[in-house]
Amino acid sequence: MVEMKDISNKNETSSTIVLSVFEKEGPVPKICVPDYISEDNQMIIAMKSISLLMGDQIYQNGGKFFGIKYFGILPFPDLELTGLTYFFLIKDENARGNAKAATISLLVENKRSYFLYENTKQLSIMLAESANLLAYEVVSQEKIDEIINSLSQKVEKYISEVNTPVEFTRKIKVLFVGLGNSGKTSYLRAISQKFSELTEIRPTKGVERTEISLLGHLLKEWDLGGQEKYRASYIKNADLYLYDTNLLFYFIDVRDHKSKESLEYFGKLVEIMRAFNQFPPIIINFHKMDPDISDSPELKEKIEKLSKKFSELSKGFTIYFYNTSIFDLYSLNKSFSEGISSLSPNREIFAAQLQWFSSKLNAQAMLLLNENSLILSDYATNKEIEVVSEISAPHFQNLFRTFTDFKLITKNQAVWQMEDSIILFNHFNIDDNSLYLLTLSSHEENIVKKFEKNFPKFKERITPLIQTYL
Ligand SMILES: Nc1nc2c(ncn2[C@@H]2O[C@H](COP(=O)(O)OP(=O)(O)OP(=O)(O)O)[C@@H](O)[C@H]2O)c(=O)[nH]1
Ligand SMILES: [Mg+2]
Repeated sequence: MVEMKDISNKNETSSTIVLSVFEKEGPVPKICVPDYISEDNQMIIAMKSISLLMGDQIYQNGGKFFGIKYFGILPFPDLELTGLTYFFLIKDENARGNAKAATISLLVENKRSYFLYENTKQLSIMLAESANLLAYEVVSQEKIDEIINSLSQKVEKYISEVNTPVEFTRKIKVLFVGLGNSGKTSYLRAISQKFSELTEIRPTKGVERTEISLLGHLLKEWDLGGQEKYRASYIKNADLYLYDTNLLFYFIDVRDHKSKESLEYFGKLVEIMRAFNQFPPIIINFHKMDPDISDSPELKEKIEKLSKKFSELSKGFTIYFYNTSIFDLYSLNKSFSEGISSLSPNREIFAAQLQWFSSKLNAQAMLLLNENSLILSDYATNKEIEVVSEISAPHFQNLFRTFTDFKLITKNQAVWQMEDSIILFNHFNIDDNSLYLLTLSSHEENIVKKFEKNFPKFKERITPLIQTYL
């Protein structure tokens, strides 16, 4: 693996740190290190980063003090900067809600934003450590300067140690792996709704690469044909096939008898990733769990045992399990959505925005979908409601589209009333992205009015989050 270290573009100001605090007069930048950003621009950073957190309910509930910690990657297009921002609260008896909202933003030039995505975890830890020094009491400006300066040094040191190439767009590499015949190619065809191709699938010869565009980002999908003759070469030439993987989907056919072989293959893959010191999120699909057999006690038991083994093998990785079948589109969608959203640095802050909007409407659940029914973010008051809304959302989306196509819906909104439940369905655009928002509520008379009232603010808040979703 030869990585080009970018020396030409390196200058002394590779990153800037801004601490902002919500004071009585509003958001105020407290310090900027190094001090190269104009005061006006510092103010823009303070306003924009804090405004995301300033949703009354989101934090003005004293009891939730310790729960308020979010990370997000935010664009500042006018400044040509992108920031990794940590949102937290500073304890202050004299402030409303006994706390002041605050953010620490680590800013880099737009063309270096790739660096933030690739190192989110490590950088977040540094930001959180500094925030912790500020969070429990009001500290003097002198102390603040010291903390932020030392953070800036730490970050600069880190930047000089890792070689992250300068890239204009983040390349996202997603692997689909598993033994031959486990259903990888079928899953991919079904996800992209190429149903007509589903019945003509042959075993994949070597690697099949496709690119899909998602919210303006390019996803590179690598379907690694799983027959034995190919597997050896992936392992042998791991730096070609497995290096720099951002997300891994692993498939196991729950109905065949090759569990042992499959676990061995999986074990080798994670071992290699570990050696690369790369820990992409892993989605395990227990595949071919077709609806007519999904209740089988034997299969359930088998899956439980397998889950344990997969977990043991993948210590240090974040791993998710799904039962999937090409005859259950919901199951495919759910596992795929989970994978994609696990890539998003804005996952938590996004859900917090849905929670805020839900609270304004007294809603029980809210779900944001893209054109392909991918769940970009969701919020629900309980698990059951979450499942109901997730399963039904693509159906409502279909109905909505069908009625729109036949011009029976002319607005960007539809309302369904079902006994005590009401579904509000909205279509809107952010930049070039077509988005759908499903809201589930128990009977609520003014829901449409409340929606209209709060929607502009919601949209304003999620716009930067969509722009930096991946
Ligand atoms: N019953 C059932 N069959 C499935 C499902 N998904 C795929 N299959 C079938 O399983 C067989 C193998 O599917 P593929 O998609 O080619 O499997 P693959 O993992 O890509 O195989 P390789 O390319 O050899 O690695 C095909 O006959 C599919 O029709 C499923 O969810 N349920
Ligand atoms: Mg295949």
